[in-house]
Amino acid sequence: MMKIGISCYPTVGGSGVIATELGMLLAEQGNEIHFITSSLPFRLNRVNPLIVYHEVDLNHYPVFQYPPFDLALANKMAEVIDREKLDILHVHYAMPHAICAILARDIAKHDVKIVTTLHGTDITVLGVDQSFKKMITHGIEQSNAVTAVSNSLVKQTKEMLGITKDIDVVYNFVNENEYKKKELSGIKKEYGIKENEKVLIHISNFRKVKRIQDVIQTFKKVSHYIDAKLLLVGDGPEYSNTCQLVDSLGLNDDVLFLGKQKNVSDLLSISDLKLLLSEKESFGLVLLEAMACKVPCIGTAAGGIPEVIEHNETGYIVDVGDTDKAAEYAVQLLQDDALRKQFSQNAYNRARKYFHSEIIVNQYLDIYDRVLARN
Ligand code: GMT
Repeated sequence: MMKIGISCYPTVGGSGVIATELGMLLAEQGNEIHFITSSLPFRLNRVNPLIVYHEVDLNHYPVFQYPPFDLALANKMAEVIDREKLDILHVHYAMPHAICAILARDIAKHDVKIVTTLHGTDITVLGVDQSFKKMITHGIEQSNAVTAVSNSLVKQTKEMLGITKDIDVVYNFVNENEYKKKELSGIKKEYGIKENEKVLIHISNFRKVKRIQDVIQTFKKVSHYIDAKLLLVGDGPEYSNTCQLVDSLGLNDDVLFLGKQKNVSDLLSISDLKLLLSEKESFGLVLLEAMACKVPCIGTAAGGIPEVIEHNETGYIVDVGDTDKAAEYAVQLLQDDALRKQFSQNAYNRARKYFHSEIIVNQYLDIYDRVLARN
């Protein structure tokens, strides 16, 4: 049994999902889990006496021009390390969480080991603001172990920061009890989708990097040949631009904006194909969620996506921006029932073989054991 603290961004997003699901699975195995976050992690939906949530509270003193959230987090981490005698503090993102953890380790009296998981956002920050380079490098170098969610992210991190420290690749996983194909044909009808119509789906936080305009353009081309609907799940900065594009292409009747949704596996269960055409993506957790629900995927040759989709087996990989090719593959798959059935089974098999939660949780446990043995 270990005592593990976990810090992540608790709001919607793949890193928060992974951190929370990991904590819940570790607790099911008898480990004591302490979430230290700014609000209740949105995926924390199971009661377990071994899970405790510590909220980081921040007083707004007038002397501070900017409320020092990161310091408040480090302070809370140090308190929890000492009070609960944590063995491991597992933080998601080098910046700010690893930096806060390092400060907390310095402040705390009890010895704790820091494990940092990189999800790609540190690299995105660096791409925009090189002045954070020293800070992110420090977070990585001073962690007792560092993991990244794809080989591509390890390579990119090492290239951009010039670090030589070992980074373990630990892929993402899904909760298989939730992400499975369900027989829910009734939902199609509820959304006004005809039985013969194919369903394409895109799920994201509508950030620019997701290139939703390419999803729409691909769908437009597909809809010349196939009766289909496109489900857009999520919300974010590109929402209005996406609405405008859909409108200008005359696709209002065929593109359904569903906003943020909780039961994504239900929507995946009625989907025939998933599109993720991002220009940056360290893993693409939504792809794995789709694969677990037997949905083949078309993704771009960006970041870790080609490590998740096996081209020509579980879906297709296209160059970023190549909507002609994406549409060609989509039409090929949607017109051929036997091929789609094969791809959907392959996708499911691949999700279980390489990304099963049991495999991934054991990899994290091995890393915890390794850093604790270095005492
Ligand atoms: O994609 C986002 O904008 C959210 C971000 C996050 O912090 O959750 O996602 C990152 O981490 C996920 C979990 O490891 C990965 O599946 C996403 O690919 C990664 N996003 C990017 O690299 C853009």
